[in-house]
Amino acid sequence: MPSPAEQRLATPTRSQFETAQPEAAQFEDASARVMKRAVELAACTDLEGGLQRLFCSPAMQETHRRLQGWMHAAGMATRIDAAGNLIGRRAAAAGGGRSVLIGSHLDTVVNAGRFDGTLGVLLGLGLAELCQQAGASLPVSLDVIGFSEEEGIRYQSPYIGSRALAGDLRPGDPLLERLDDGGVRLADALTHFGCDTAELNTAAYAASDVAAFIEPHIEQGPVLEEAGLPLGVVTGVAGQTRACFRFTGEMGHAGTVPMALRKDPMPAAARFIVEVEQAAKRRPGLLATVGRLELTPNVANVIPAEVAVRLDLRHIDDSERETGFVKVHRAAMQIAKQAGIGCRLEWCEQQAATVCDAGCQAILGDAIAEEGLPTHAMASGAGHDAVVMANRFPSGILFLRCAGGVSHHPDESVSQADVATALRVLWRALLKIADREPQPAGGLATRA
Ligand code: HGY
Ligand code: MN
Ligand code: MN
Repeated sequence: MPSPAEQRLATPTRSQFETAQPEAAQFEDASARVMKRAVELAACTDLEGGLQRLFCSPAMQETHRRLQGWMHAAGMATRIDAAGNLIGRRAAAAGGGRSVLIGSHLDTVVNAGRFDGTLGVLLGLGLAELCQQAGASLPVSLDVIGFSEEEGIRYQSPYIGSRALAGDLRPGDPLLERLDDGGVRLADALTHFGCDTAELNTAAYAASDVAAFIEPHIEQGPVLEEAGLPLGVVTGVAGQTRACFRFTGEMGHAGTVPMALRKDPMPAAARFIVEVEQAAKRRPGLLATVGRLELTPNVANVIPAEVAVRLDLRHIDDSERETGFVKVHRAAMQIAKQAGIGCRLEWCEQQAATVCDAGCQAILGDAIAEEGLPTHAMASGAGHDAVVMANRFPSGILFLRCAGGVSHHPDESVSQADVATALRVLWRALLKIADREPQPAGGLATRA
């Protein structure tokens, strides 16, 4: 069996086998189902009046229930793996065969839009239903994946589900000990969700079992809309550094401690946050965000004992991002020293910039071209599960235009027409990937 490196999808050859094709109307119907289900799944939320679906939450349980119902109706077998990922499988015609994985994440940010992540799972499901309707006979299995945690909201750590599928989350991993805001261990959240963390090894796909991973996802930016294009092919994903700086001082009464005697961590944290913004503005391509502060005790008339600053740093060039982090890390320590307070870097998670598999890019590009559309290659500033999956499997990302580039917001939206186009492109891409597979003994109907 070829090594993972040799498995990289070469530029695809012509199709080797005939298979029934869905009717044009079936793609339209499938796109209507995607839009309707996106509305339905947006009702699976942990948040009154908005969409928030966290790792291993009741809303995630309800989302799994509904998706499994649709998957079973499409003739798919389903399972929840030890990391809380939902997997629906349409088996290869002749059994065995490698798998084509298509999907994205089912968790969301707080007060989220209904398409970030979820759309990729619904497109994979739509493709499986089109296969069923057409009676397609493929030499590959189609595995539709709903990852359990990509955003990293509940445990401040992204890509938990995809790390398990890629074999990077094993029993005993220190991450399993991390606590959420309610003091619940990550391992206990999985256990309560019905998962057995001792089985995490079984969540991993072997590289030799996967032909490719394709992640359909909204662009979350304005480029495709400004170009007047429905779809784009992602060339690479910016690297990310996520870190937590804890500034510590002396708690005190807001009304009695003279200013000159204070050891208040808040002004220091504020100077650090301004410095983070300035450092990013000085370094082209560096994006720096402080989106979360945690104050102890977080009471208006008490000088804080501690201010935790959570930093998100990104750049398409890893050395630029790492240099930027070294500078802001140094600045944090200097600012704290000048203020006479403490500061420690509590933790830092790095995700290198990722180049999408050339073969997957070519297959998606050719599929778009066969739809009579220009092929637009573009980088992604947003992170995706594909960055983790690419460590082990040939991985590609298909971007869909989203209105105004709005995302991580209730106004996030896509058009049904673009969804239908994406389904047609994904169908073509699936056949192209299947074409690359050795035909099963006895073979399938082949082209003349
Ligand atoms: O943060 C991101 O880039 C993605 O939305 N998880
Ligand atoms: Mn997101
Ligand atoms: Mn996403």
